Amino acid sequence: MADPQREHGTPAPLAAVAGVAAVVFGAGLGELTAMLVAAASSPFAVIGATLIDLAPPWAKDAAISLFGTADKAALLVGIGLVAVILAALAGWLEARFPPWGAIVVGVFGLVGAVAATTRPGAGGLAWLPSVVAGLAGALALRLLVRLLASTGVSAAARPLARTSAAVQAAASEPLDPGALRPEPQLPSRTSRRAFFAWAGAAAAAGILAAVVGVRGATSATVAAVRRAVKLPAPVVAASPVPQGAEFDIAGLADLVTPNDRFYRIDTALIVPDVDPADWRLRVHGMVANEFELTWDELLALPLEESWTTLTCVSNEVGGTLIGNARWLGYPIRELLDRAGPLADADMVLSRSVDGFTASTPLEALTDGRNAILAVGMNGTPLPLEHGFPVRMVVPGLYGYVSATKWVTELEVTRFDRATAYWTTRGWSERGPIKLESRIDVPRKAQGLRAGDTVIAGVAWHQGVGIAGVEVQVDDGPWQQAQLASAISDDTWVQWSMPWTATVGDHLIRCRATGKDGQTQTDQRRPPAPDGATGWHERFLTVF
Ligand SMILES: Nc1nc2c(c(=O)[nH]1)N[C@H]1C(S)=C(S)[C@@H](COP(=O)(O)O)O[C@H]1N2
Ligand SMILES: [Mo]
Repeated sequence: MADPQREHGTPAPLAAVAGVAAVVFGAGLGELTAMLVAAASSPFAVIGATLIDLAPPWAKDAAISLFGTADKAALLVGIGLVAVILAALAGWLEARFPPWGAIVVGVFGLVGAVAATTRPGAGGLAWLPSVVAGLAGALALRLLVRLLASTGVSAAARPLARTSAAVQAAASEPLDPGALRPEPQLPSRTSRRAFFAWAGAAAAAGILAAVVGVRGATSATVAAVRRAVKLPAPVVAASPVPQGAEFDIAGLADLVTPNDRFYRIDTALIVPDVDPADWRLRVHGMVANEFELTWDELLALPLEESWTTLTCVSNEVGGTLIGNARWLGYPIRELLDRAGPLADADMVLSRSVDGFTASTPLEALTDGRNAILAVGMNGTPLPLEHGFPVRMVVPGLYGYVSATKWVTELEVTRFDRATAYWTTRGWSERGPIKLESRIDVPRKAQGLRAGDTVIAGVAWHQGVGIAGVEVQVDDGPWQQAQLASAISDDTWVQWSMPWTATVGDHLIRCRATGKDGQTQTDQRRPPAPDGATGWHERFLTVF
């Protein structure tokens, strides 16, 4: 080959290994530093959070429909894969055009540092983990590539061009790999081993640092604080679950969704750490009296318990981004009453510690429904991922316009003056929950046998209530399903209908009617911009 760079350069695969090892080392040190600074300042968390915020409107939908509530894990895996590819390229670059590979790694660290300082709620040292990651990665890359270049693992040496003497030696002494070495390039085997040892050590150190960093940073302290929280008894208790509210049908959604199975949707790659001792709610904006509320003050207020079925606007027809819980909290209307909204205000922009915002119509917070600042979920303090210590819960509105978790601010304002997180990404500024119903059983892959069975599911139209559900089999007549007793108009309700399944293929559909007389539309619409519509259908094969 004519190009001397190539002739004597480091083989690309080895350079790529150096790049990956160096970047793993740097990233690991970055995670370790983040443990000491703040979990959200980790380079990975910063990149992920920035990507989430930059993602175009359709991306959330696509991510959720592809990965469901594992969308965050998928994002992190994606970032990891891209990082490995870029690291390999940086290794190649460093071997061919030093020190450009190291410079690229350093620049990525710098970009991460800038992104970290601009995250909402970023502390004064938020830049540090990315800078450490960039510097450590760049330095490790320089050293590893230099090791490769200086010890003779070069393209020229690589083929181990065996002298005939070496081949003969190999034939007579096949178990001594040393004999394979071409004599004048004695270091090549050993140095390759040395290189792999150093690269392996760097990668292992990086992984170890990352494991320690990530484990150390997971809200162990706040989790302990949460476990110690004693919530006061409600002054107003939730209505008891009425008799006949829950059918005993395997596969049908639980009437009350257990906390650990409650769907989770948010933009927070790292669950925010909010110590109740530091928590404040600022009520401000277009009000007569701005004020702040502490955790102790909130718990001292007369708390009320209520049932609300939370629903995500991204829930597809038949989807599972919905759950029902008993919430404990303080009516937001009382807080607003204390603040005194100005006459022309029409919206409350709630803000979370992580910068998420939701625009809730002022009316929905003051019209008497159970719109609360919640501290409890099904009898326990809010789980960390569901907003500990304080979140909003508003019946009748999709979560993205009402259910702000880790909430720290209520700004009274107007729809024509402020926009919220998802509104600026193409979603509707108002989000009343749409009338919907879902088939839970028979499940699709159940291997259904012919005979007597049951079709059952849930239906909801929070704030309005469900009057009835009908089921249609194979384009036959719509038949009334049996409706369970509803806990309230703000919760979903179970329904069921006996069915004698016959051998063959079947199509079943359901549709609900609200207490306002409205029947669920068959018009299929996607979740964006304000919630999916259409009938849930299920194809079944009966044997
Ligand atoms: N801080 C914060 N709060 C948030 C969100 C978020 O991204 N960040 N997502 C909202 C959305 S879109 C929904 S559907 C609900 C989901 O609440 P859950 O995760 O407790 O089920 O939280 C809402 N509150
Ligand atoms: Mo949502």
